[in-house]
Amino acid sequence: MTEALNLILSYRKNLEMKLDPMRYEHSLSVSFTCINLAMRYGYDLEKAEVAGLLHDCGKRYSDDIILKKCKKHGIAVSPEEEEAPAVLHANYGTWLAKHKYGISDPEILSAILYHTTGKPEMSVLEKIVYIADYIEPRRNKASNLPEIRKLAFEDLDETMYQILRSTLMYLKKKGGKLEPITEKAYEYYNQLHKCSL
Ligand code: DGI
Ligand code: FE
Ligand code: FE
Repeated sequence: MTEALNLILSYRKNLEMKLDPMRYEHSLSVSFTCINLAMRYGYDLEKAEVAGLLHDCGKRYSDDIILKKCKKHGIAVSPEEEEAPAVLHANYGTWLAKHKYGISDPEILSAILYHTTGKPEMSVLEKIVYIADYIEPRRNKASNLPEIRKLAFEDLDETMYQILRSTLMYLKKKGGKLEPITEKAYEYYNQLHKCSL
């Protein structure tokens, strides 16, 4: 067995112990979806697999405990993030990936960090993980998923725009507080969308 596969199997074993069964299943599903997108866009398959697998490794506790863990480990939490704790598992997960899973690749760490909010000018791997998180086969929340799934294999930036638009509408309806970076991400991909019309 190759060293890379050994590592992946050890990450899976760990995640299976730490995450609830549905979250583990989602992590596997995101990981495989990342591989598919990496094949389509010519990105490193192994890095995509690892980033997808670990993207929610921070989601092992409730939001208030994750906030406490962030403070304990000196992980930066902005006042906005404190008010929107659903996004904090990304910060905590990045810390875990680095310190507990031994990930040092900055592209993988950054893909985990921005997988919930997105950001302007995302790298290919950041977009792959963000999109895979939304379209993976076990997800069935959004009504426009069949179209988004098809689009994901055609145009990453337009897919980012469509997902960010849906997320913003969902959060506005729910009354959730928007992270400034989520808003900036939307503005950026909206601009690209308009230019492509
Ligand atoms: O961890 P997952 O459930 O797989 O998915 P995720 O990491 O994308 O987190 C999903 C939640 O995060 C979803 O309910 C939308 C929410 N979210 C994304 N951007 C923001 C946000 N929530 C708030 N309050 N503010 C944001 O800017
Ligand atoms: Fe997440
Ligand atoms: Fe996820």
